[in-house]
Parts: sequence; structure tokens; C-alpha cells
Amino acid sequence: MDTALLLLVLLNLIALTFPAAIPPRIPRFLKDRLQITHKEYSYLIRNGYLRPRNYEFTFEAEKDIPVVTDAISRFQEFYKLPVTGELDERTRGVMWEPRCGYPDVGESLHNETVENRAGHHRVRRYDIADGRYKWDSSQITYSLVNFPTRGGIKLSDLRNTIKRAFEVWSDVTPLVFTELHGHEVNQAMVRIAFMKGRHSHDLEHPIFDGPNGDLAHAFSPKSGWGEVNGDIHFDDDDVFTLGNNDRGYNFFQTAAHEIGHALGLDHSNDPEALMWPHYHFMRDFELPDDDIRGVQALYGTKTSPRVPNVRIDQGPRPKSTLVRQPSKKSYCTSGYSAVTSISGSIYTFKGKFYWRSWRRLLVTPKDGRKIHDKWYHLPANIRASYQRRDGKTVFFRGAKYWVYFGSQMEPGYPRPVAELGLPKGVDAALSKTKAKTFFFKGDQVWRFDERKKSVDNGYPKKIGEVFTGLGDKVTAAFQHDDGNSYLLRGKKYYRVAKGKYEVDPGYPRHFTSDFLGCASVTA
Ligand SMILES: [Ca+2]
Ligand SMILES: [Ca+2]
Ligand SMILES: [Zn+2]
Ligand SMILES: [Zn+2]
Ligand SMILES: [Zn+2]
Repeated sequence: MDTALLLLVLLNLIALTFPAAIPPRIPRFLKDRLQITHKEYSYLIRNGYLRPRNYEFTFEAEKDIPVVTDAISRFQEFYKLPVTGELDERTRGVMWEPRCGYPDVGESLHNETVENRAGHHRVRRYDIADGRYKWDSSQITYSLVNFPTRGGIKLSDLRNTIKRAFEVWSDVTPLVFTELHGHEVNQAMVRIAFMKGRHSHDLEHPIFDGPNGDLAHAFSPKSGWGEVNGDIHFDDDDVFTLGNNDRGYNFFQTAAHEIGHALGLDHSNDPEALMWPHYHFMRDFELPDDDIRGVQALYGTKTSPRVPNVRIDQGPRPKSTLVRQPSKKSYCTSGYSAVTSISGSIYTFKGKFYWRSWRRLLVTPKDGRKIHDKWYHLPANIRASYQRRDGKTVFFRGAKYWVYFGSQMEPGYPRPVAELGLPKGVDAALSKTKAKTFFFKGDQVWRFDERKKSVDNGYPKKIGEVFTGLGDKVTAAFQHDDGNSYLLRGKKYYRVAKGKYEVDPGYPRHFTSDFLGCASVTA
């Protein structure tokens, strides 16, 4: 591999650490014009200020500059600084205060999308994401998976401090917290661990930054993070202590804050609140009113619980924090009802779940992610999907189709496929050229003109009349960024080269081996 290609691959891997396509590094002309460092730019992305996250720089100053200055303004607004859109010394100072690694606004660590929640933090102080991310049970189990290597807190003191941090929340709600020990540690709903740097196989999992900066992060219940939902990670490069001194950060208050996230609370823009993103030591700690209102909005008050006090079986947790166990029905042996290529990533769909891979590297957890965590209001059992050349993604199921820009559904959808001149229940969609998209159903194929928005004359035809060597059924298809078309039947796929309508020699091959990085399967 030559150096330029290697660099390209590395840059793309870096891009994967962010859930959407805004570049992880700022273009030089913006960097110079706005006097912003890569580190500051990356802070704005990480904490949810750069929106939309699927923005691509145009290299036209009048378009690109406001994207960044608006992000700085939103940051200044959240932290109650003079809103100038410029990184002055005071703004920089606030930016590098020790803080929680959970984002401040818009996107939070409970899903990959942003825009529909913009503005909530202005309406009210605490933020509970419409109450979607909470535990169904008031009986919540937690565990201590490992221990800090720095700071020298005795294990018994650590346990006791965590217990008191949970009591901060159970004092004002019907919640009951129980610690699990020994072999049950990984079955707890809230698992607490001390981790350094990159500490997960999930490339989208936030990375710790060494001493200071981010001190900890946590994942909302029932969010899109799979097995780490509800978990709390402390940065083991930071020093935690029991008191308030220069040697480290107060463990009790940091833990109480992170438990707030593990219960479903987002950051508050009330600087007095425990859920304020920064670490501010509070003398004579008492849970502030804003946090009480927040947690009670989710779980009810202590005297009149809104949540029935019934244990709901959450199911066993995976065996280990860091090593994912292969599920019985592996994504490697599965067939997929739809496959699409979006900006170079392969998305596969089955039932309620989707998987994403990039250059054979599975980016989502092996058990997949919920479709509606990425595409709001999109139903399960998607049968066909393609990315239109205008960047929008189109999904088909039964008699309807949906159009999305990023994670947002376009207004007015779903709409009937009949208006496109297509039959109900298409099996697959292939955006073969800029102007022409092919739809497959049974042994027939329709050629759709994207400009005229209608099916071309003479269609449908038999698949064999249009594509040679493909057989008489296509179950999924995608046009990839290498210019080739890929068409699946069950677990196998055929490649049709750019500009051609004939299957390349050497096909079919096994789809999950070539695109999801699975071990080769003898066909
Ligand atoms: Ca840190
Ligand atoms: Ca399909
Ligand atoms: Zn936080
Ligand atoms: Zn983590
Ligand atoms: Zn502060």
C-alpha cells in the first residue's frame, strides 16, 4: 500500500469515530480564518455543537464559516458567555474546564442523531430526551467491574461512595439500587468501570483523553449503544479522591453526576445543577432542585410513584465488558432483506436491526443497532433501500416508501409507491447510474428515471432480459462507491461492473465474508 493510500485509509478510520460525516479535521483555510485549533474544532463536534453533523465543507467561505461560528455561538450560549461566535480567551478557558464526556446539546450518548432535539435545552433546564431513555423497572442493579489504578481510594471506601452516590437519586424517587457481585457483575444494568484512552471495540465509543479534560462518561438506558447502555466509565488517567483537594477530583460528585446519565438525564444548562457538564465541587452537597425535577419527571416522586414497583426482567447481560460474545444467530450467517451503500459505508437491514460496515470492518455491535435509533420513525422489516444521487436515502416496505436526509425523514413521508409507478413489495433497489434506478420484484425489473420521476417505457422486463448471468431473483442490491453494482440473492452476491449489464466472472461470492469481514464460508 503506498503512503497516500495508507493515509487515506487512516483518515477514513478516524472519520468512523464520529457518527456522521462532518470531517474530523477542519480544512486549513477555516483553521486560519477562524483561528481555531483541531482540538477546539473536535471539542465542538464531540459535545454536539457542530450541526448538522452530516455537513460537508464546500470550501466556500460564505457557506462554511457560519457553520463553525454558529457552533461557537451555541457553545457560548450554553455556557452563558457573551455570544460572539469567536473563540476569545474566556471562551477557550471554559472549553478546557474539567468536564463530563457526555455531549452538552443536540445529540447525546443515546443515539446518532441531532436535529430533532435542538432547542430543548432552551425550553427547560434539565433534559430528559422526552423520557424515551429510562429504565422500565424501579429496581436497578449496578456493579463495580474494576477499580481505579490511581488515587489510592480504599476499595471499601469506593464501594461505600458509589452506594451514597446512588442514594442521592433514590432519596427523591421510588428507585431502589442493588449492587451485584462476583459472577453477576456483568449482568448489572449499570456497570461501573475505570478505563483509559480507546477502551472499546466500538469505533463510535468516545475515547478518553488522558489526565484532566473528560473525567467520565455514561450511556443512557435503552439507547443505541447496545451492551454499554446504562454503563458508566471513569477515565483511569484521572485521579479521583474522597475529599476536595488539589490531588484529584471528588469521586462522590463525579459518580452522582454520571449516575444521572445512567438513569436517562442529559446535561442541564443550569450552572447550579449536578447535571451541569463541568466538574464544580459543591460544598455540603445536596441534590439541586433542577436535578430533582429532572429525575422525578422520569421516575416519579418517592411518595407517589408513577412507575409501578415491579421487577421487569431485563434479561442477562453479555458476559464481558470488553469482549463481545458472538450471538447464536450471528450476523455472519444471516441473510439480509436490504443492503445499501451510504457514503462508502455498507448498511444491512434485517427485522428491527441494521448493521454498518466500512471496508469489511463491522462498525456497529455484532447484534446490530435498532433501525429507529438511527432513522426516526422508520419501521422494521425494510425490504429495499438506496441512496439517491442527491444524497437522500430511500426505503421501501410494502406499499410505501420513505425518504430521509441523514436521520431526518423528509416532510410528507411515507408515501405510496404507486405514485412512482412501482408495484407493492419491491425486493431490491439499485441506483445504477445517476439518472436510472432499477427496482426488482420477483423475476421482473423496473427501470426508473430519477429526473422524470417515472418508470421508463417498456418496463417491467424479465430480469434476464436486462442483466445477464443474474438468475431470476434479486433480494437486495446496492451501488457501491467503487462504481460497481452488487446484487444479492440470499447470502450470495453478484458483481456487475460499471457501465455493464453482465455479471463479472468469478461470481457469486459470499456476501458477509466480503463485506462484513466474516471468516470465509464455503459456499
Ligand atoms: Ca481525562
Ligand atoms: Ca430486499
Ligand atoms: Zn455528564
Ligand atoms: Zn467508555
Ligand atoms: Zn464551569
